[in-house]
Amino acid sequence: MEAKPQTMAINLTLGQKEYFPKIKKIKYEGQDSDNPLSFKFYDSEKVVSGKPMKEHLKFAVAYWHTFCGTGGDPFGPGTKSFPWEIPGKPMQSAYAKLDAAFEFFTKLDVEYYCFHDRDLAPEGENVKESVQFLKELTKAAKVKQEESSVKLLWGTANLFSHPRFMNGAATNPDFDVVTFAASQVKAALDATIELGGCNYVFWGGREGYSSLLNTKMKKELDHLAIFLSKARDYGRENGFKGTFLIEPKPMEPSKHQYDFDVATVVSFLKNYNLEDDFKINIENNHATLAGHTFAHEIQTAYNFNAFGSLDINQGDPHNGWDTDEFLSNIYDAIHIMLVILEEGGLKTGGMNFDAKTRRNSTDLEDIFIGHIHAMDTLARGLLIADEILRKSNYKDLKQKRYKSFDKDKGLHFTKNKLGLEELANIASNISEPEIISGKQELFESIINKYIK
Ligand code: XUL
Ligand code: CO
Repeated sequence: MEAKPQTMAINLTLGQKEYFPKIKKIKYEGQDSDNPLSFKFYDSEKVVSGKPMKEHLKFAVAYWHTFCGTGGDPFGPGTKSFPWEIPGKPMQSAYAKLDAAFEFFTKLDVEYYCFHDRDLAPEGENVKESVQFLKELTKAAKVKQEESSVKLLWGTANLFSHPRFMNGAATNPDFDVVTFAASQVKAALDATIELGGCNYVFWGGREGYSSLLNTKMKKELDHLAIFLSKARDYGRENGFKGTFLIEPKPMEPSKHQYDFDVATVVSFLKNYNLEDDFKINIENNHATLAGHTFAHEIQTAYNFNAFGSLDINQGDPHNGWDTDEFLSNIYDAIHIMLVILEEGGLKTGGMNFDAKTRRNSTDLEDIFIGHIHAMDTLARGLLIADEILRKSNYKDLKQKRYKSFDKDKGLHFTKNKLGLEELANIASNISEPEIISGKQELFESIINKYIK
């Protein structure tokens, strides 16, 4: 690995090279525009339900897919050539990529980004060199943030790509590997703190197992909790005020992943007393792999005061992979925005596009088009959800289903004042409950009525 002197770093970050010269700042042009490089629905300053769209949605770009993902899959190599990739020069490429990334954020008009340590800076020949590389790129990223006002939504460490992590990171049966994971988390936390990150994410890519025959599951879970609590302590001692986030996923790459879904993570956090510092980063394609909808996972997190942030994407309904497509499903967008608006918003979280353009979308402009399309999908979801909540009888209909708890004995029950015997006695003295329709089709028709 080549080492880079610091002066060179500054020159490169202040370099004038434009990576997307044909693309100007993306503007809102409205639904009738045919310009693919314009927003049809996302109008960042437009006030909806008391605040600008950009504050409801808090979009972030994922460094890994957008600037590192060239489209390789198990059947063939990458198909996309990125002008910031300089063959054989990983550090020089990292600086060029940083320039390209900030040009992209600014032109797309997003306020946040997210990275793994290895997206920002390459791995060195040893631990010390890797830490040094990340420090150098962090310094350069800080300059870029100050120049552009783009902020870091979250940082994380890639504890799943290197072969040393094939049996896990914090849950690896080999203590030496656990220490390597710790060194990466420490360095990634240092970078996140230095860059003022709002959150720090743990996605347990290989924290899981393939066979219980060779696995002590309880021991591995205990180790994971110890590891997370030490990361929390280090972060807090060193000035990290943001939220730690766990990102659930049921499978892929591990067969059984420990952070299966929101409910599993909630019970893990409560079991190990980590629930005050750790919340949840929920991803649509991970939700669907777990057999849930995105809205279900988001609502579950809010129910347990565990909502943290969102990874926005969608899977392909016809296969069981994590295809990480840009969100285009308008129903998903409306359903999640109904939940988010009713629950009071994203708070310290945001909407990170953990999504990649398809392997055969090879034009450089396609990364703009993918993001613009997903931003419009969510903006449209926000506008429609807001209208439904303000203008339709959606809330009343939902409330009415529970009206028997608004008074008398029903109210006593909700106030925790009736025992099982008292409840049973009530049943003995009333007639068979009437059949009351759940009216699902009516609810669905309200959603469609507001899609204009
Ligand atoms: C993998 C995934 C990750 C996390 C960050 O499925 O979602 O990119 O978001 O490690
Ligand atoms: Co993700």
